[in-house]
Amino acid sequence: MTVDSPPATGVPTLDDDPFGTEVLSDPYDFHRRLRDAGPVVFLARYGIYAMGRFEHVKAALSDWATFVSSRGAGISDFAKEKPWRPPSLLLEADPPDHTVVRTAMNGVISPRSMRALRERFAAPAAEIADRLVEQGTFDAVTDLAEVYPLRVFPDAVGLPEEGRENLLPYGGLAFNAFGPDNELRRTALAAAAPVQAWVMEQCQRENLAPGGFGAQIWAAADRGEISAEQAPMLVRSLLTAGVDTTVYGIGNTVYGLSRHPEQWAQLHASPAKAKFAFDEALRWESPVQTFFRTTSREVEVAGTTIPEGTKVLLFLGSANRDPRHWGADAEALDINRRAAGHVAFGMGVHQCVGQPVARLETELVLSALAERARSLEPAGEPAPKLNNTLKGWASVPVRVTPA
Ligand code: HEM
Ligand code: OVM
Repeated sequence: MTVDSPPATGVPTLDDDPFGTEVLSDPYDFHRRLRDAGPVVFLARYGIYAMGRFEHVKAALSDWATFVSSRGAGISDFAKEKPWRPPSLLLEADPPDHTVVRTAMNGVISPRSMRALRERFAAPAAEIADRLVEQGTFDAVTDLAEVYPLRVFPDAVGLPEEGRENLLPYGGLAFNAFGPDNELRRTALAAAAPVQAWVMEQCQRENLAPGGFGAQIWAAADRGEISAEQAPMLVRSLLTAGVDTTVYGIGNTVYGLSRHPEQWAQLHASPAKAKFAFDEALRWESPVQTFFRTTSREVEVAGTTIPEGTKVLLFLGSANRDPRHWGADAEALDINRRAAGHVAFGMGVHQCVGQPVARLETELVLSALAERARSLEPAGEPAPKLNNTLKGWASVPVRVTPA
């Protein structure tokens, strides 16, 4: 990362480090100042532009031709710096290249494959919820959010048992790598080699069990929808984006509900509200806080001119709490709110392809817990987990009472 953009004249400027410990562990005060500073803000420390209001974040995400992904979804500009790994064919590509692989991936994570997974995902959710409610006190992250996705997702992809402990570190690494060259990124990259080697090995056809998402990606290659060189890269996308995201998503959801016991009571009365609770929790504390784009041309946004070739940091987590869009109570968690329309899964051509998987996992495990637990409350101080892109918790002690 180099700070080579000229100081932007007439553009509101902030000196904060959005990748510093303070903002990463509690970003909401910074978000407020970012949104209030203006629709487009210059972050002097990194020489980049940023958007934190819902309207402009959503518009930028929807305009893939102006705000491109092929120069990287992190702070590093692939036109100037070598990426830490070969770019993702999905996340770090633009149409028309993106369209081809995205269409193939849409066929893999399809309504049909999701229907087939529901039963296999339901039994472990019930089993884990049974055990935790019997236990009474547990850690919503280490005993639940990290346990359930790892119980069901690797099997859904078709991975072997051995080496699964690499999955969380690999995701953590990839999401830290979107950030600047700070301690988090350097520490993650220093330990990357063996984890990366394991991940790439699992992307080969012979290591993927029949019927899983991995084998379905290879089947798409056999049908000529994608090439045999593209197939392992798409498996890599699932292994990169498919685990930590749901761990943070489930952890943040249980965290939020544990701080709002009256809403847990509603969920207990109607476990079918789990899907609404998940959307609202994603809005309220978005697991993926930020993504970058790069301008492909000079562009004017709300009266501010952004030069060509500029990195623009889009604050999904801030857009999701913007009172200009959500109203004066934007910062309150309310499972009865119409939260659909949030940008926690992105928007436009890159909108999360794994959404049905994340939703199935969370709805099953949350409704299983809500059926069995009459109350959910904090049982100790939560500990934040710092990552350059992800917002969530290392530990969330909670107590439940059986129904
Ligand atoms: C894309 C968030 C779960 C795979 C995205 C994007 C966001 C996101 C914000 C858009 C990126 C952009 O616009 O640049 C989340 C959250 C999740 C989640 C919050 C859980 C709560 C998953 C899962 C998978 C997955 C479970 C895999 C099964 C992907 C892939 C992309 C993506 C491959 C790139 C899509 C493309 O560029 O066309 N996700 N995700 N995600 N997600 Fe997710
Ligand atoms: C990818 C990917 C997609 C979404 C998020 C992400 C690490 C990676 O295709 O590799 O974050």
